[in-house]
Amino acid sequence: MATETSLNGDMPHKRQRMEHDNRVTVVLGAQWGDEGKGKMVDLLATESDVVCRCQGGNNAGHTVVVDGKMYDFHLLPSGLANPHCMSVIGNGVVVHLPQMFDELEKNHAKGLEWKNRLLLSNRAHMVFDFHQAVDGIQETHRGNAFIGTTKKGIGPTYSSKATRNGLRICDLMGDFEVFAVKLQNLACQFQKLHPEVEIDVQAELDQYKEYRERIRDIVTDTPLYMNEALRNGKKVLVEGANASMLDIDFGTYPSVTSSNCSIGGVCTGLGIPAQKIGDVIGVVKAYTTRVGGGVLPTEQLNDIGETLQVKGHEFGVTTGRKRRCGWLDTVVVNYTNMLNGYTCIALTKLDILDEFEEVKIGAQYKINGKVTKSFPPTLEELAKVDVEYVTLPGWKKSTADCRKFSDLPENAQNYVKKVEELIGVPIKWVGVGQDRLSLIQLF
Ligand code: 2SA
Ligand code: GDP
Ligand code: MG
Repeated sequence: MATETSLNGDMPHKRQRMEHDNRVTVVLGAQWGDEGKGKMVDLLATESDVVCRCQGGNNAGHTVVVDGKMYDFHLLPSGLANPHCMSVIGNGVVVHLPQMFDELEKNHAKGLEWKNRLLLSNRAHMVFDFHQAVDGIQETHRGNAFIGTTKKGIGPTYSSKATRNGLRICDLMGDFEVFAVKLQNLACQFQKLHPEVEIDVQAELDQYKEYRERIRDIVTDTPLYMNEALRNGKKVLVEGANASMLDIDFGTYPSVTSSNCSIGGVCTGLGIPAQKIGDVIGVVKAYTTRVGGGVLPTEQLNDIGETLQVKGHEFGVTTGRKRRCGWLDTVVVNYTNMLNGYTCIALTKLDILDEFEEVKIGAQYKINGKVTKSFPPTLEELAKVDVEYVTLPGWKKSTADCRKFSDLPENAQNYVKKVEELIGVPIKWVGVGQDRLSLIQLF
């Protein structure tokens, strides 16, 4: 009897475990963005069947360099650079259809074939021109407290979603008359709040009637697609956009974007259960950058910051803005690791530190002489922290051609080891250049 019970109990359990064995790999930015996620996604996409975006919109800017050709992706998953992958724009993403087609066409002109390789969630919310116009107006009204948004309409569109006035792709694909009324209502509300915005609803409707036909073949029930793909053993890769310190809940609010850029956004933005998440790769730049406003504790407003900015070509991929630069801050990385649970780290752009006499790593924060365990929740508190640094000797040698850990100069090895020690997560890759191949894999 005992054997029978245990056998009966065992079978479904085993079956369930087998189903869960195929898990998604997630790539997340561990700082304020532009860590080099695009390059990592491109590399991992070579072993993936499906690459997905789960949050954000075309505010993201992911650069991928393959065979000397540079692609920049904004809304589209970077996996599109890999001809064997399906790309999915999940329900958590906000989509400006005209700009999505511009991006597709721009990449197509570079030789990228996307037909039959892109899916768009029927539940994704749409960004309209007036969302983008209002994004700009809101920034002007913020005065000195500006966020420095990309003006892609991200905040206003997620606001429409949260106030439940938003329009989704499924609305566009349904009865067009119903869609027209909904768009008219939404436009009316925006017009009342922002009389200075010009909205030509009829022109929008004419345009969207065409877009509805253009997207017909790519619109799908993405949660269903994702879960079937996983059940069928497909290898799924999720490309985080923006980064954890820009997360609306956990980032440096209000200098954040309007979506969950940390691990939670993967489940809500794709409709996959939490237990389907496997490896979580934290992408960490060997120094820190951010674009837009907000406190940056390790920022170097001096020659060091200037060298990092110039040598690292730190310009926004979407807006061309100069990125602010400073030393690596492991308090930030430890905080985002606590939230995301990285299973390994990709440490990028080590080569940009090649010429420094000495390199510093932010190791802890003190407020009024006391070490802070809790990451400061307000910009005001964050502005008060004193960063304690670990200083290491530089290596003053190019790392660009290193392909094995042992190829790195000893001081560069020591730097990587110190970072690993401070973060407490194994470093699996070290980036030493823009190209897909400019990478050292440690295990
Ligand atoms: P938004 O437009 O509402 O999401 O802006 C809110 C804040 O989020 C920041 N943000 C970014 N930070 C880094 N990189 C981003 N993508 C582009 C890139 C940025 C660019 O890859 O370079 O080209 O300037 C990105 N997107 C949003 C933004 O600076 C605000 O602080
Ligand atoms: P993402 O938003 O995280 O995808 O990063 P971006 O593409 O906005 O910015 C990262 C920049 O650094 C891009 O221009 C990449 O091509 C480049 N990059 C990525 N990894 C490395 C690296 O290891 N070394 C160097 N020199 N550049 C890198
Ligand atoms: Mg970027």
